Order: sequence, then structure tokens, then C-alpha cells
Amino acid sequence: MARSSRSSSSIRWRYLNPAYYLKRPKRLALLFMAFVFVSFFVWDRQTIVMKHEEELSILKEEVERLQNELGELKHEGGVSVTKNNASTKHVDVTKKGGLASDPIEAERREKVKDAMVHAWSSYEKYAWGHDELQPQSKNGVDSFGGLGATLIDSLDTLYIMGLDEQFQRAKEWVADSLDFNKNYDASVFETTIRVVGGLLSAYDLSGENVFLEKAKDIADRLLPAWSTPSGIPYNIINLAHGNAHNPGWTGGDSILADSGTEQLEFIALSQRTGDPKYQQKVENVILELNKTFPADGLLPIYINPHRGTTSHSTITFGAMGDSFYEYLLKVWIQGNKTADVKLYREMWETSMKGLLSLVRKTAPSSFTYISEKIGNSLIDKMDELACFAPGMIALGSSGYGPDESTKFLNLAEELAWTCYNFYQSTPTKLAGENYFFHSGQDMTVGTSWNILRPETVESLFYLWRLTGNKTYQEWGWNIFQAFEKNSRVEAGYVGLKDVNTGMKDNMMQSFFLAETLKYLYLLFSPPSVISLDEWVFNTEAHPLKIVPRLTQRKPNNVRVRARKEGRFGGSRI
Ligand code: DMJ
Repeated sequence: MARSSRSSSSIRWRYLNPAYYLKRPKRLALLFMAFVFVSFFVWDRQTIVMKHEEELSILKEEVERLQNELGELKHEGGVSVTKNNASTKHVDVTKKGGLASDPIEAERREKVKDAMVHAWSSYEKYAWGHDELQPQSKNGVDSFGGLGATLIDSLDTLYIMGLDEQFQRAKEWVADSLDFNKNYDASVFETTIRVVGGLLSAYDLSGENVFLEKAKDIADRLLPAWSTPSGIPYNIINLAHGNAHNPGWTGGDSILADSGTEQLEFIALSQRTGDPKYQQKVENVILELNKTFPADGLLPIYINPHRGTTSHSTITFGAMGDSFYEYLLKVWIQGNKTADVKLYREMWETSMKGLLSLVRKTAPSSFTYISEKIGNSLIDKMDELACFAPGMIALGSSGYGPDESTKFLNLAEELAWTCYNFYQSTPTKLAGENYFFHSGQDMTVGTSWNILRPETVESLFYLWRLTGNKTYQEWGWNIFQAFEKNSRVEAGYVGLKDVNTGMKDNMMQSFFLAETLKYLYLLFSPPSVISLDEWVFNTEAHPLKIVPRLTQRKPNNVRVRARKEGRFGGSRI
């Protein structure tokens, strides 16, 4: 047995002996072929693995690169616009700078956002697609011709607050259901500031073409209003037929604010479409008014659209005058403060001289206010509407030399204190519609309703941004709490019929969502969120991106340059 096992083991070992193969060349050849085959097999597997690993690492790098790019885009100065293909333009506002701020600011911002969610979801539930919600009776009303005013006015607020699902639903409604072909006599002013402004802002923020297309559609329907002998527009136009006229109660005249508050929107539309016709119409109004512009820059509220001259009527920074002055300044800002828009700044500065002549102080508390004027007589009255002026003055103050700049900023701060006291002086802590100033009594409420107006918080927002003084945040917070206490109801927010008794009305104005809540939200957000260096707010608080001005002589060059820079969201329409 031992012998036989020794011999079988030596038989096995003989295959390892080279002499064995030298004597058997066929087996040698077979062994060689087997070796080549196995080597090739192993080498091939390794190559495949290596190739996969290489591909994987390339893919990983690509993912990392894209992630970085996305991160950069999200955190690019103030708001960001993608640099590539224009059709993917989109502004990231909510994540910019992480929205990090002190915990009180963050908590207050969330409370304001909750208020927006409450207002919006009530509108969605009870008034979807209508102009405004009546929260007490829980139904919608079409106060602007059935253009979905609240929905359009809310688009940018939803976007800025990061309410993405709500924004998407609103966008779908705009795309599928918004129809401007209405046999309705619309206000050119209201339709411009809410609808054209709201759509353009939504376009600038989201880059979605549908908003620009709709803005162009409605602006084209409004344009015939400017076809008057002077170019001063009629203030009312039928959206389906294009017949324009003025309201009967003005005696045939056009209203100053209604005629001089379309410049930002129509200039922006020309910039974004490359079509100068919108810009031409509205700039012509300013050129016409400049022909007879008085030395104090103050224009009465009625203008004859045939002659282009003003009629004997009130001079005011409140109702029917207000936003004309606001737009003189803001077109200068929108135009990058260049020589092309110098006239606007000059006219605005002239008007500020006039404003100074209207400034008075109350007794005994020395509140500064802006009076009104008829002929040579000053009227000791100020609308809450005129409380936009502190913000405007603060915004324009930096364009002056150092002394004037300080003087105007101080004035803005004094006026803001007065406006804040319009709120603080009533039992509900909400301001009335206007105030009278009698010696010895400081301020007395005149018309005592409050319809959720934004002007005071708008000014607080500008003053906080421009001075960094947190007092303005405190004042804004107090006003917000008063709205929460008096105006919040089960289905939205209502105004008050009387700020003394707190009796509620039945209307949630669209500007509460467009302006009041947006300015409050921004008051508690970092200044980089909708930076004032990059955006200009229209009078309905719709931020429009500041882009190079469309030079009327060379629209094509500007268009090509703009497209190369990827500044506009979509293809030109
Ligand atoms: C808004 O529609 C605009 O701010 C307009 O310029 C004046 N009034 C309301 C809000 O009060």
C-alpha cells in the first residue's frame, strides 16, 4: 500500500516537471494555450472593472461639479440668476444667505409667513380666481374685472416666502384660466400696478415665460389709453374693445397718479420684450408734464388729457398724487441712475423742494407731517397713503451730497415716526385713512377706516434697510400684531370700518398680500433678500429686476446683449 501511494503521488508531481512537457510537445502547446486564455480572461475582467471605476469617478466628479454649481447659484449675491441658457433663469430668494438672522427676526418672519398662508389659503378656498375675497361672507368678488387680482398680486410674495406649491397652483391658473378678453372698463392704473407689475415680477423671479406673455397681452390691451392729443392717458379702458375714457367725476380730466404710475412696468416690459413701444408711451407722459413743470415740482391731481396741462385742484402726496412722485425717483433707479434718466432725478429733486414747503409740525408734540395744498392755501391734513413718502425720501436721500442727504434722511425718519403714531394713537393700534392736525391736539383721525394698507410698513422696511436701525423692526412688529388682533378672522383678513371701535368690514384687499405682508416679511429678512441694489419695487410692492436700460435708438443691440448675458428668462415673445 505504501509503495502504491508513493507511486501515485509521484505520478501527480510529474506534471510539474518541465521535462515531462519537453517530451510531449502537444501537451506543451495545450498548456501554453490554456495559459494564454486564462491570462486574457483575468486581464479583461480587470480592465472592465478599472474602466467602470474610471467612469464612476467621472460621474462622481460631474455630480460634485453640478452640486457646487447649484450651491453657488443659490448663494450668489442677494438673489441669483443662472448664468447658462436663459430659459432656466430662476431666482433663489428664500435660501439666499441661508435666511439666517437672529432668532427673534426668524420667529417674526415665520409669523408673517403664517399670516400669508392663512390669507392665501382662505382666498384659495373661497375666492379662487376672483379678484378679491370677502372673508366674512366667504365669497369672491370681481372688483377689477375678474382678472384674479389677488392671485396675481400674490405671486411674488408666495415665491419670496418659499411657498412653492401655492406658487405652482397660481402659475397653472395664470397659464390655463387667466383671460383678459373681458368686456370690462378697467382702471389703467390699477391694472398696471397689480396685474402688469405682478406678472413681470413673477417673471423676473421665476423665469417662467407664461408670465411675460400674459403681461404683454394685458399691456397691449391697455396701450390705446395713451392715444390722446397730449399723450397723457385716459384712466379707464375697455379690455375687450379698447375704448378709453376718463371717469365722469373728474370732469373729463385724467388723474395725476393714475397717469404717472405706469412708467416702471412699461419700461420693464420694453426691456424684457425688446419692443420699445411700451416705454415710449409712458416716457412721453413725463416729457409732456415736464413742459409745464412748476418750480416747486408739485402738480395738482387733475390733468387735461387734450391740452396736457393741469387744472386747479389739490396738491398732495396722498390719494391721487402719491405714486407720480414715487415713480420719478424709481425710474431713475430702474435706469441705473444714468444720464438717460437724469431728467427723472431732476424732476424728483424739484418735487422734493416742493414737499419741503408742505412740511409742518404739530403742537404740542411736534410731529412732522406733509400738508396738502389748494391754490396758495395749505390744508393740515395727511392721508395714511402719504406714509409711503418717508420710504421714498430715504431711498432717494443717498443721491444727494452729504448735507442734503442727512437732511432728507432725518426728514424721512421724522415722518415715519408720525406715521407710526397714526397707528399708535388709536384704540386698535391701527391707523385711520387720514388725519387732521389741529393746534393743541396733534393728530385726529378723519376718515376712520383701515383697509389693511401697506404704506407705513413700506416706509419702515426702507428705513430699516437704509439705516440698519432695529427700532423700525419693532414698530413693524407692533403694527403686525395689531393686524393679527383686529383683522384676522376665520377666513382671511378684513379691514376695519372704524379704527376706534374695531368694527370689521368684509374685504381682504389684494394689496394686503402683495404689499403689507411682503414688506413685513422683508422687514424681518436679511437685506440680501431682494436687495435694493438689484431690484426696484413698483408701487404695489412688486420687485422688478434692475437691468440695463433699453436705449430707444438701439433696441436690437441691447436685446442681443441682454440675451447673451442670459438676463431675461425666456425667448423673446
Ligand atoms: C396700492 O394699490 C398701491 O400702493 C397704490 O400706489 C396706492 N394704494 C394701494 C395701497 O394702499
